[in-house]
Amino acid sequence: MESAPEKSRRLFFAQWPTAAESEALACWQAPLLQRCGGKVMQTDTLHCTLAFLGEVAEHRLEALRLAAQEVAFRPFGLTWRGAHYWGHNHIVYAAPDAIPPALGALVAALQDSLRAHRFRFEDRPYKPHVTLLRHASWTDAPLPSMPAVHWQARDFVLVQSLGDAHGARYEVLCRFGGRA
Ligand code: 2AM
Repeated sequence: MESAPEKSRRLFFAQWPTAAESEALACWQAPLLQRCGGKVMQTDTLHCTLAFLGEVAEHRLEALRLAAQEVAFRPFGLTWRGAHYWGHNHIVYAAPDAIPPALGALVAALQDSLRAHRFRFEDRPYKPHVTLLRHASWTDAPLPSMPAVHWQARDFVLVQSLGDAHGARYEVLCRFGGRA
């Protein structure tokens, strides 16, 4: 008899803002939508991915939690300074001027721990960003300047992506590094 295929979940680690922090960044969306068109990401879905795993088998979830618990975390600030466009995937996104050293250290430590626990993840050069519009269209011209938005990273989270025909839906499964 054939055994049932193992269930898996689409997972990633992220920096997840408070409601006030995401609302501040969502204020950028209307002027950008006017210029670039596309589809606005819902305010409560705005986030900055740290590491993208893709499909992970259910039986590996506990090991994934342990891998994240081993990562040293120090709170840090993250300032979104400008809006940009990626033509290859038609995304308008917010980005910092440079990667804050503490964010770079967190991503490197997370990647090390994921490797040590034999998890595969997307390890192309890390570019912190928050997707604001999808299916947008723009040129190489700079987008209008936006008021800087500051996030305070107090922890990081493991998120399940539950996207459906109506768009992205995310569920935060656990938090790491924050003080209780
Ligand atoms: P995006 O917003 O730039 O598309 C959930 O899909 C999150 O994981 C989003 O932040 C998304 O980034 C990111 N993501 C999706 N596929 C990815 C990939 N192959 N590599 C890195 N990040 C990815």
